[in-house]
Amino acid sequence: MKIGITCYPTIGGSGIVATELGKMLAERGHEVHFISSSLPFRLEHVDPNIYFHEVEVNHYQVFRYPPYDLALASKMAEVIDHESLDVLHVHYAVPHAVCAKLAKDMARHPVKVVTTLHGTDITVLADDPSLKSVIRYGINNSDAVTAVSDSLALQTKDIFHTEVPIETVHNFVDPRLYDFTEQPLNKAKFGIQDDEAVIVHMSNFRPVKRTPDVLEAFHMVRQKQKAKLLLIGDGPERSVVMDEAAARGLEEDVLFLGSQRQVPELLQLADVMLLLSEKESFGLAALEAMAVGVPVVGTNIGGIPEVIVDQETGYIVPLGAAEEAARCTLELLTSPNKAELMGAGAKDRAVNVFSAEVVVSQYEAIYERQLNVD
Ligand code: GMT
Repeated sequence: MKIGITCYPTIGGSGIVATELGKMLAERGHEVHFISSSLPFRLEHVDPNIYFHEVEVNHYQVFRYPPYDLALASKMAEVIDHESLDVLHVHYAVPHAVCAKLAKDMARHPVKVVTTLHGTDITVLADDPSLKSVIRYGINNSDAVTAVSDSLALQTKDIFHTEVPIETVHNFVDPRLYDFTEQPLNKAKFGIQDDEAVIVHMSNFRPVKRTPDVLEAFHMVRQKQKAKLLLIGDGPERSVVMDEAAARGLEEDVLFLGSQRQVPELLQLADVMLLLSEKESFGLAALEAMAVGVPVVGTNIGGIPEVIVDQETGYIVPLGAAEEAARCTLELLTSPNKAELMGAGAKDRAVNVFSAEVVVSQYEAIYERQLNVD
């Protein structure tokens, strides 16, 4: 098949999922065309089946806002026609599904539009009255719609009263990236002593990630046990967390690593991951930790309970319950057998239930089904 993919190319779960999907589809012999404002950040290897079409936006003085959405729709239509795309798979309803509908109407070559909902468009933007009806329009005008969790599919139907079926296709990991042949990174390189436990949190530090709760839980753990908190990623609440760490006297114990590319290698340092978000349609960060064999303590929110099996691959705690998150973390740190068992369970679930092999086949089946519909 000839498949176009549009996603936000910057660091973030949806961009990672879209890019890894494109890479896997190319490996399976499909021709994949990324259409985006810049090269997706995980698209580092050359592959003869992968093409990149950059959307360029003119910044005319006369326009107050650069017309990115129109430039994207135009580029999509151009690629649909020039490359005879069979499917255009867009990640996020706004603006991507809306642009795809416009492009489909503009193009001469017939194409099927598949939209994947990742969460923020539904759980955050739906509250914005200026966007609600255009999100619904993008969803209802797609040929097929998927959501990254059952929870998100249900929420979408509840909020938007959508007319089209929404199928769950979970996030995935490529087990090959987690099959380490090299020695794990040395704790000492990060100034971590052998007897210190490592707790990790990875996110874009937006308020929905509740990073202050992570810090609070870590502080409680630290009062009972030598430990370091490794923060991976960057975003608006980074400075809040760093100031709070200093106020709690934890500067030496909180290591801020910023945005990182070698995530699987880094996660090998961790004993436990904390993901205490108030909104999370899936939680790819949790899945990535599980793929390394790291148990995750996560909140009972959105798609997180579809990823973490409570007491088997980690723990599910209520939102805002930093004390309970600390108690579960300590339970893992002080019971090596339990931690090992849960770590093994986490890895097993990640690489089997959420393996790229399984999930990419689900997307392929959706594309094929669409191509058989008139
Ligand atoms: O978590 C974020 O804020 C980033 C966002 C994105 O657009 O990349 O992540 C969303 O999509 C990921 C991939 O499907 C999911 O794993 C995340 O749970 C989801 N984030 C939220 O729902 C907040």
